[in-house]
Amino acid sequence: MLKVFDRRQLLHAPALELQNGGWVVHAEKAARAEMIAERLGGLSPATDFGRAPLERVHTSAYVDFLQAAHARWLAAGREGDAIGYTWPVVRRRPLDLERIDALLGLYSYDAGTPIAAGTWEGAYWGAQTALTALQPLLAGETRTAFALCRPPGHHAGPDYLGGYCYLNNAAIAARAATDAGHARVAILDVDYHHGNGTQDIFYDCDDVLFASIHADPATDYPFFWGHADETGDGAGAGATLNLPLPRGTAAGAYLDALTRALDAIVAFSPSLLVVSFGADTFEDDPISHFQLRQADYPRVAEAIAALDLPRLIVMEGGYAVDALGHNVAAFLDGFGEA
Ligand code: Q9C
Ligand code: ZN
Repeated sequence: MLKVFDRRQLLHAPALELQNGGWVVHAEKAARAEMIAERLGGLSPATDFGRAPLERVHTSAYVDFLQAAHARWLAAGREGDAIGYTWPVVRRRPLDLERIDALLGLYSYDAGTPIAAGTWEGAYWGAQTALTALQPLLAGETRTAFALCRPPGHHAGPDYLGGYCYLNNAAIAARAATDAGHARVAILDVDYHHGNGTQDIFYDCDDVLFASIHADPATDYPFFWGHADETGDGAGAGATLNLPLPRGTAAGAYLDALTRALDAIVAFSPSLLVVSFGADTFEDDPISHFQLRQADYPRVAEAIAALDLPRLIVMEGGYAVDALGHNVAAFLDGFGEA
């Protein structure tokens, strides 16, 4: 199994996030990736595929913004991490605004996702990590590849950041796979949170299926996406499947939902699977409320592996830092490859 990790991702290090009315130490710490890397070993660095594959899922205006945002923040006389305070919501239209605070509002949807000095470089190499891990699957050289991406990606949409995510690593890889000739690609999202960015990117597409198992957005972030009645639009009607589950869900009900998601993937008959893997479904995760145990992760992986598709595993969330490396290793072990 090729495992890709690029240390330039660690340059992204936001200090604080706004949560439940106060500033707290940011949960998406660089140490997360270091703990996984240390536990796994044998990792390869990323190759640079440039900006073009990023712009197949994100608008070039958004990518330009992300690349320049922190420098613009400093140029405005600010210090520390850039974060917005005004969001346009119902009047999100192409005004030609220059002020950094306006742009931060335009291109983001929450206050948990600051742009720090190293954010562009970290996020850029996160996307390249996913693209690098995809290559041996495209070449038919392996069945399983792991992209140790950080920051995560599944909350980042066509032209917005949020949920600790800036570039949608899994979506970038899925689109690169269809561009390379895969007629249909499925994305299975098993992070605790709904992958709203991935859903938005492919909502009207018929060549990428998005299936997600996540905490019910009636009670959990991101609230405004991930409800069961969101099923796709236009050509993509029926190519989005949301399986929200209540807080407290443990392995039994989780694996039942996984069976439903896998049945939908089989019916779609893709030639490649991208798994957005979050270990924040773990019982001791500090910001999440499912009850999966470490021993459940190989069972989830075995069910996915039984589809017998080439699969790219892309790292998303998981915030129980001390257990994270072990949970990821347990998941990867379930694919039965060295
Ligand atoms: N009080 C990922 O797992 N904040 N993002 C939740 C809870 C946002 C998580 C606040 C969580 C985003 C990739
Ligand atoms: Zn998550």
